Amino acid sequence: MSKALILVDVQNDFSPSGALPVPQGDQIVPVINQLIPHFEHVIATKDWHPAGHASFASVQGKQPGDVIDLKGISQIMWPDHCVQFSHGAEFIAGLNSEAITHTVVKGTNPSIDSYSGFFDNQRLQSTGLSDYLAEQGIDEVYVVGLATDYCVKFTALDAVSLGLRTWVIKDACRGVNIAPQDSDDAFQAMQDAGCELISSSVFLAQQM
Ligand code: VGL
Ligand code: ZN
Repeated sequence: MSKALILVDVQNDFSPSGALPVPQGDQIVPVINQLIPHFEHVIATKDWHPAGHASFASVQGKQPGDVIDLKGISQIMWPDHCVQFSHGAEFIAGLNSEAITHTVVKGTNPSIDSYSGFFDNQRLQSTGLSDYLAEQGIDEVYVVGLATDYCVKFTALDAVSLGLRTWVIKDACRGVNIAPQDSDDAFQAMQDAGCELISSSVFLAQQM
């Protein structure tokens, strides 16, 4: 069995100059590039919304940050972001994207959001990531990327719920932090669910 690095949504729209800015979101890129050589499997997720996605405030006549009920679950309204084939949906410049061995897209259903790289927020559709991991014999994942309090969190929670040994490399993640403690709360929730938190320096020191 083997391990994989999962890069969650390391995309321009989540960089500080993007449409859905994550403070310091670009600062994880050099950290991730240092981690990549230690993995045979480097899997990227991409937030990949059709124009007019139901999570966009502009579509619902709302303001970003408002919360609506979408098919029975509460949905935060976001600025338009990560529209398929747009610049904002591309990987952040400087990321060693040539090293990526597999890419998974999510958020493609126009009417359902998908924070996790595994399942949509209704848990109705799978992205195929769990099947891919099983095919490749991957039973241990290291999760990094953007944003700690949304897509990193739900990807890590789904990974551990699927029985994968799940690590989260904290300094290779950044959060949106609509409330200042959101990222801290997210790390706590991941740990409570059985994810193991580690820093890149400790991880790298163990790779001798
Ligand atoms: C994300 C909000 C909306 C994320 C994606 O990648 O964390 N957050 N879409
Ligand atoms: Zn999104």
